[in-house]
Amino acid sequence: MLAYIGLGSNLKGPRKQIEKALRALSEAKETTLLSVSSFYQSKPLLDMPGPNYLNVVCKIETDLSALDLLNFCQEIENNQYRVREVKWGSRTIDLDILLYGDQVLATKRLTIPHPEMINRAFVLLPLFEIEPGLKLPLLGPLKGLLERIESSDVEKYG
Ligand code: A4P
Ligand code: MG
Repeated sequence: MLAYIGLGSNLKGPRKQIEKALRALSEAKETTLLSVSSFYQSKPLLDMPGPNYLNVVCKIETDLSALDLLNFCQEIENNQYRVREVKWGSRTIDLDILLYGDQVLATKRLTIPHPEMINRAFVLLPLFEIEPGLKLPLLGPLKGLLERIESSDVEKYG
């Protein structure tokens, strides 16, 4: 199955944190890392206090079910000492499953497509970089989604 994962970090060396999580994704035998976007920098959402974020989006091929992929992503987060304090607070690493094939899912633990992705330029811009022709289940062409939102405050980094 093809899946897209959004990674974000604003603590403890965000670039290194993201690279470490990508390495974990590529080293797992059930997943193959197919492509990775550039790094994008932006301020925390909702003017939350804290350092700027770096975000990337990657495309993987995986044998894991959507739920096992979530478990694996959370294992990576835990390995990088992520502490869940406040909702939307600063974090060393966050992995969100954006898309899992064409599946639409709304369970207690997992909602796909990721419900916030359509509002977030730091997700849509890197996704567009690696997959400009993408059509999302329920939501339609990525290009149309990107045209709806303000993206001037997200910039390519490095
Ligand atoms: N969950 C449901 N659907 C999914 C999915 N598709 N992928 C559940 C991953 N997880 C999913 O997530 C809470 C629960 O969501 C999980 O247990 C899982 O069962 P979390 O990461 O543990 O908790 P959270 O941090 O409180 O919420 P969340 O939703 O991950 O935070 P966000 O929405 O990702 O926001 N600003 C910038 N510029 N860049 C950022 O990357 N990130 C956040 C975090 C805030 N501000 C940001 C950024
Ligand atoms: Mg998350």
